Amino acid sequence: MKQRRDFLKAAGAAGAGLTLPAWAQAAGLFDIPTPTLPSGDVAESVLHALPGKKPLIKRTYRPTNYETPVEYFNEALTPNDAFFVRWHLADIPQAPDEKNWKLKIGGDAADTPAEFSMQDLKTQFEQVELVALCLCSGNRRGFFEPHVPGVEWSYGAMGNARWKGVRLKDVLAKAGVKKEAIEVSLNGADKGSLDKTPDFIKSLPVWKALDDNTILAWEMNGQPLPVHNGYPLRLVVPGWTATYWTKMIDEINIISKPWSGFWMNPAYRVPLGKFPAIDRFVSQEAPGGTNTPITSIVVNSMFTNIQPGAKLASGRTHVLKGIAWDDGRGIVLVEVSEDGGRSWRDAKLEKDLGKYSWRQFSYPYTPRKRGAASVMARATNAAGNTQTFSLIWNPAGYNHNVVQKVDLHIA
Ligand SMILES: Nc1nc2c(c(=O)[nH]1)N[C@H]1C(S)=C(S)[C@@H](COP(=O)(O)O)O[C@H]1N2
Ligand SMILES: [Mo]
Repeated sequence: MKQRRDFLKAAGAAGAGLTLPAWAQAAGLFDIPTPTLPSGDVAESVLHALPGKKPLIKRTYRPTNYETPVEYFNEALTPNDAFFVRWHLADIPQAPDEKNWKLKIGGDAADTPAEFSMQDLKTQFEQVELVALCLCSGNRRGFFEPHVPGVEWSYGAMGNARWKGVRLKDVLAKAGVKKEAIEVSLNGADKGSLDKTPDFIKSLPVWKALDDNTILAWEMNGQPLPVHNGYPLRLVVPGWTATYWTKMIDEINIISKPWSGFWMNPAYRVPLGKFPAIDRFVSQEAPGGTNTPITSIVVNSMFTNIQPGAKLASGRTHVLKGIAWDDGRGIVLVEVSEDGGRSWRDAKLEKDLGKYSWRQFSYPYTPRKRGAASVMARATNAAGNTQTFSLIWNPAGYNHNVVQKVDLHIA
């Protein structure tokens, strides 16, 4: 896929000689550029089935990082047994017990600490359901040039599902959110196998935690969550990348100071100003700092029923299918180009499943000339944000939303 000289060039640009400590490598960390991983890893696809899952594309086994093959994205909702799996830590409870599960709410900005069983959550609060896209910040990282280290995701570190649970704000209200609350920190039952690995603790700004759409979910597409996707309980933070969607969540703290743990800083950061459309997470920004947490999802799209190199018959109409998504402002337009980006025609937007769902699109494509051809898709949202043509490079390999160009062969 890539030439060796490209790799050497990329390695040079990344600063030769730096390597990560073993625990950080095990956790799939990527903030220190290392030249030891060759690019083009995405060309390799090893299919392997985890318990309860269909064969998925294995990236790493410990921790478990598996992506969904693109053909599943032709369905509006991604089946649970084909849904991608991403863990940072190696020690994941294999048989979490719903009957004894406890969610603890505390923190210095909570009025009174509280504890809820799954039964409490299912009986004491109003239940809500919504469709939302779960998208890994590093989806498509494997396409970064210069190459960046980390899990070398291709297109499949995402999935769209219908989630059911209760509003986080209703549950927090029982503990009481004090005026001085600034963030809400989130912790799951997973642990690092080496005690040096920092626990995976994230935090949200209070406004996002109290958003009506942020939910504690126990159901996914009408079924209990699969263990690998966070059974018995996970947070769903619609519109924000999945790093905040804490799985197997068992501890939440309402806090009056920014959470300064490793997974908030230095991990999961983007250079300040490079993605002007994303939400600001102000309490996590240092005065004079040059980076900011990754937050909301950038506008993006892809084709789902054609693979690069596909052979299509000339003079026939092929209905191209795809999906487009953003952070909930809403996709209003998807355009397709058949001539390398010179001219664009509107695709048809399919059924709207809610503002945090991806949106399917279709486009009748009738190639007339034999030989090499290509199609491109570009989405635009209600705020006028669109995709980029040249990669917005950043050291951790986040927010890849370069317009996809699929090369085809017309016979
Ligand atoms: N407890 C816990 N929750 C977690 C993570 C984790 O490592 N531990 N990873 C997060 C990240 S970065 C992603 S992309 C999503 C992946 O969700 P999935 O495995 O259900 O697809 O889970 C998030 N929630
Ligand atoms: Mo992620």
